[in-house]
Amino acid sequence: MHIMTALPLAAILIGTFTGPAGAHPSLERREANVGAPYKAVMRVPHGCEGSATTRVRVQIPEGVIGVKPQPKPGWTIETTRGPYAQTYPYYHGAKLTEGVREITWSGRLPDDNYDEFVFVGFVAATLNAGDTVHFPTVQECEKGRAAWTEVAVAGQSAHDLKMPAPAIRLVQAQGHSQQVAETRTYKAGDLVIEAPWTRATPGGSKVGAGFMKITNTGKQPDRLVGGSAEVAKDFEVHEMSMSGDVMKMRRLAKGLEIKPGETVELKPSSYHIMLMGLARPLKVDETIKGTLVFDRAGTVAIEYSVRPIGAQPASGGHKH
Ligand SMILES: [Cu+2]
Repeated sequence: MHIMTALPLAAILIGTFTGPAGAHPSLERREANVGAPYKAVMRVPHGCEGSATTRVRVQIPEGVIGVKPQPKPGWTIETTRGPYAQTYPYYHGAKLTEGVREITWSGRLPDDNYDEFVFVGFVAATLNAGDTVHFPTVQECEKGRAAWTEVAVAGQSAHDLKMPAPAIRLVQAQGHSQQVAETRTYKAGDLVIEAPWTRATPGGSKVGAGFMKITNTGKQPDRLVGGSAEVAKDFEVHEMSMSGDVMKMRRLAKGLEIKPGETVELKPSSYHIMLMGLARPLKVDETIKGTLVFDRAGTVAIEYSVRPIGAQPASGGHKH
């Protein structure tokens, strides 16, 4: 027993958690919400076979955006930036096309010490809950290096790997992904288009409806005259109005005018876009690409977020 107490504290702790052979760099929080911020704490429990760590390099997976390392006394931090594979919606309608892809910390961590390397990022709303994303990590030491870059293939678990890449599992956020989707904003000429959304459709239904806010910040009137959506054969601009006691829907043959300085909200029981000839049902939480065509502003590419059947406009949503 006295041999045990003579061991360095770090070694005892590691042994308690995972057994000496299994101790490897890992992320403190193993789950992250989709469409929400994530604070990553990379734990480095030991060096390379007894040799002190002098550098820790972490690769940022696709879809983890807006990454920033936390300054770390005694360590120099370098980041490598690069383009993302796609454009991601971010806070307040911003779009990110590039960002930090790799972080390198340089310093010295003796083998018998433990340390943590912290960065923050945002899990893009376009990633899928249930997926696992990996942060391949390379430890460079005074002698040798250790590349924690293995990724489990189908039928394997991370426990089958000798040098597993630190990973997190994505889970559905409670309301967060909705918030980001709702703040998608598009600008075209004098027009600002906010938060396009549509509703999930029951199986068999061939018709969907599109909603959004359109503001004309210019001095000339404009007109929504057409558009498209990736799953719909036809696109029409409609109005719902009361005719006696009956709610009636009609097509606006000349489109929908947006007067200078005015905001027009397309919403249930009012103006809306009719998506007809749907190739398949629309599913909650997916994103539908489309275009809007305006007389003056021209063609604008947008994305609809799909909300549940019967959803109503977000109340108390994003206000300026
Ligand atoms: Cu309609």
